Amino acid sequence: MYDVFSLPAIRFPEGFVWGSATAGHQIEGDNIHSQAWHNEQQPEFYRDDPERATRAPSGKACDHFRLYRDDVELIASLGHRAYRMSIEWSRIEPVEGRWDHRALAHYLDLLERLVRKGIQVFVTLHHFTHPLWFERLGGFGKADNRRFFERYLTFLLPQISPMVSGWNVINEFNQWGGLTAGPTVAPLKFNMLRTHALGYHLIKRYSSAPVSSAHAFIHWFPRRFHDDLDRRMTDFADFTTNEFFFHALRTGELVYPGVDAEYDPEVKGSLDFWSVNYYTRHMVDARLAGLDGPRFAHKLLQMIPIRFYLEEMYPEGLTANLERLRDYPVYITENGCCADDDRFRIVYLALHLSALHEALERGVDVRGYFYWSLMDNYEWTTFIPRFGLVAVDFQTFRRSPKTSALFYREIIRDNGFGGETVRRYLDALPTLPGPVA
Ligand code: IFM
Repeated sequence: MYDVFSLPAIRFPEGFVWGSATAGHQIEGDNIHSQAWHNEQQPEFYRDDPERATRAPSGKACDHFRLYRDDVELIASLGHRAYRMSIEWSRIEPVEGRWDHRALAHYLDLLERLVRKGIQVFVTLHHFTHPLWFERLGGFGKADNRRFFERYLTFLLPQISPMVSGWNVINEFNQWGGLTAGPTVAPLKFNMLRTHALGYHLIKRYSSAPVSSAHAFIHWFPRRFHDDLDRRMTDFADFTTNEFFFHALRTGELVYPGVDAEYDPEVKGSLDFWSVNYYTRHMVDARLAGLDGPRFAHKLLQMIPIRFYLEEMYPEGLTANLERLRDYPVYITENGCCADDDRFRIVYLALHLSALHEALERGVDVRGYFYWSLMDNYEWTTFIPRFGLVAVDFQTFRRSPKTSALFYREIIRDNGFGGETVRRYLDALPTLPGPVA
């Protein structure tokens, strides 16, 4: 077990940006014009869970769309200096080509309130959800559909830009199409990169704030460390989900297995910072069709009682991977854990911030950190995983900051922490339960 009480005291650089992150569909509620909302109403949504024991529609989520004024106060009271949020395209353009000015006014008010509190706002323009009409036209699967996103951004950007301190065009754009190779996946991957580049250049017309797209940075690891095939396929997985994107953004070369490479000057250099979402490491098993193998059983922490969220905490992966991103500043735009027992979150935070600090010491220009998530929220198919610094009662929508929120507030105030801080917030170490049967 990690001895978190003996962590050396660390300080972050002056001006380090401390904040938390959320996404519209996961907290707002009633996002009825989105493709996600539509999917949640279909019987197939419950295919793997006919009893509806874990799966649920987003419904009112955290009712943030109504309670946003209080949530701004909450963010400020927790000492956060920055906040990453997303704007729902499907609210602003619920019907193709028709703008909802009330929805726009809502977001402008939210942004203004945050800025008035001195909170730097990082805006994500596409966080997994988009209008149902766009999905029905083929979504990002069709390259030509980029024009709809362009039209939307051309409407939105001039209005919100003065309030934005940092941009993500797309959240986790490297996840689309998964790990696999070949001509069916490559066009989607290319299109996500080109959509990102389109957003990058459009934003530059209206804003001097830095722009990127968030990268889900998975640390791939061979399931059997000495197995040559597992090691080779680990490199392959890393290439298709990580290096392909880094190389393309650096050079404009879109080099993907199974298709001829393309060169796109619009993609080259279309970033001002690396935007890293880091959670855990994943095992690569060359003998499985999907490559995604089981994790080390002895390292699984049963944080919540459903299997798919068994997490393997691997903070050293953060240090190791950030070393690959030395050519631009880095912001950690998401990092966090889902845990019912808040003491796990304190341990997780302490170790990941220590790993981040180590990357700084190794010369990586890390400028900020956004904890995922500000509050417990809708985790795409379920309300069970609790990622929040703040607990939400999903009946009354009452917010209650957890001990980890107070721990994080002290870290922000002091711009650092040490083992002694952890000891004060973690009165007793949790007992680690065994793996799920
Ligand atoms: O909740 C998600 C978020 O929408 C994207 N990154 C990972 C988070 C936790 O699974």
